[in-house]
Parts: sequence; structure tokens; C-alpha cells
Amino acid sequence: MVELIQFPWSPFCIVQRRILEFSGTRFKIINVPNGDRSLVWRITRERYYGVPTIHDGRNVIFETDNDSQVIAKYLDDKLKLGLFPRELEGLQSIIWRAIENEIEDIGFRLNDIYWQEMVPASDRLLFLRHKERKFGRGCIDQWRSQQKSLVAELAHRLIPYDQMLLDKPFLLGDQPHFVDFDLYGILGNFLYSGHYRLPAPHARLKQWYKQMEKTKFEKPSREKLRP
Ligand SMILES: N[C@@H](CCC(=O)N[C@@H](CS)C(=O)NCC(=O)O)C(=O)O
Repeated sequence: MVELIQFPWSPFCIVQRRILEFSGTRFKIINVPNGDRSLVWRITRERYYGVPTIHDGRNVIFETDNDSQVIAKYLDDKLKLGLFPRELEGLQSIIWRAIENEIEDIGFRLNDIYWQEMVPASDRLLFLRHKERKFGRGCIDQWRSQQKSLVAELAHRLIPYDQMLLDKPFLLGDQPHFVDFDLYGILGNFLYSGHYRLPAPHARLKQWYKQMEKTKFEKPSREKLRP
């Protein structure tokens, strides 16, 4: 069975979790503390410490760089979900880079403001140290003081995604593709604390998000007919 090694509020983990739920396959979630990646370190034979990581029988799958989508492509190939159709090659890469840079960069800061509500006490020291080593001492207080302007900037950066939904239910057509799951995960992280809502003017995006929460994979009808 596929095992997803994660922590629950991680944007990139929410992406893979939703793809697995969407697929209908049975899978197991293994939560690790943000501050203790020893399980990932061990199963990747000391090659990776990030999450998400997938353990599937003899296979251990992890990303190779910031813009790779090794895990999603592995799941797509294994479960035949059609999330990376050939005709969208290139276009999806441009969109997922924008999502994972411009949207994620604000969403995670806004969620991290409420870090004490989600990080267990036993993991708080390492969590804070990790953040402050990466973003500077007092970074979370700084994000808190910028909260209003960060929310406004996020709403602004989401405009093109709302526009993409003007005449179709998903970002690139009538069915969800990888970029839908990517944006869903990144927004799922922003919304994780429960202190935010999607910006009110983005009514289409709100509707799409509701749909993405529950959408289930349907096999193409040709395959259904096969014996
Ligand atoms: N591009 C990677 C990024 C994964 C990533 O940044 N994961 C974070 C958690 S959200 C992580 O584990 N970073 C390494 C660290 O925290 O030390 C992906 O899509 O999986």
C-alpha cells in the first residue's frame, strides 16, 4: 500500500494527499514531526529529509529539485489519473512554478502566524528554530505585523486563477489536472489554521475549491467498457 509521509499542514503534502484521495486508492498517512525527519532520512538511504515522501513497496519517491513533480507524476502513472496530459506539457510547468512560488510564499507565512495552534508542544522548539534559521530571528512576529497587507497581496495574486475559471469548472478544462491539485494544496495550507477564508471577491475560486475538496476520479468511459 502507498504510504504518504507528511505533516498535515504542509502545502506540498496536501497536494499529494488530495491526489491520493481523489484516486480512490487505499493509502496510509504517516505523520512525522516537522523537526524530526529521521524516518525519511532512513528510507531514502540518507538522500532526502523533506516531505512529502512516498513509500510504495520497494519504491521510495521524493522530489529532486524545487520545481520537480516526481511524486505527482509517479502517482499519476501508477494510478492512471490523466493529470499530466501531453497537450498540457510545458503550460502546466509554468503554472505550477507560479503557484508554488507566488502563492505558496504568502500562504505559508499567513498560516505560520498561528504555528502554536498546529505544532505539538514537543516540536515547537525545532519548528521555531527551523523558521528563524531560514527567515531570520523574529520572522513570525514580522509576518504577524504584516498580516493585513499579506492577505491583500494574496487576494491580488489569486486574480488570474479566478479568471481562469471564468468559463470552465477547473483551471485547464472540464476535469482537474495537476495544477488544480497544486493550487488546492497551497491554498489548503493557507486555510489550515481556520483563521482565514478565501477572498470574498473570488467567487469562482471559492466554488472551485469546494469542488476540489470532494472531486473523485472517474475512469474514462472507454476503459470502463474494457473487459
Ligand atoms: N518542491 C518540493 C518542496 C517540498 C518542501 O519544501 N517540503 C517542506 C515541507 S512543506 C520540507 O520538508 N522542507 C525541508 C525542510 O523542512 O527541511 C515538493 O513539491 O515536494
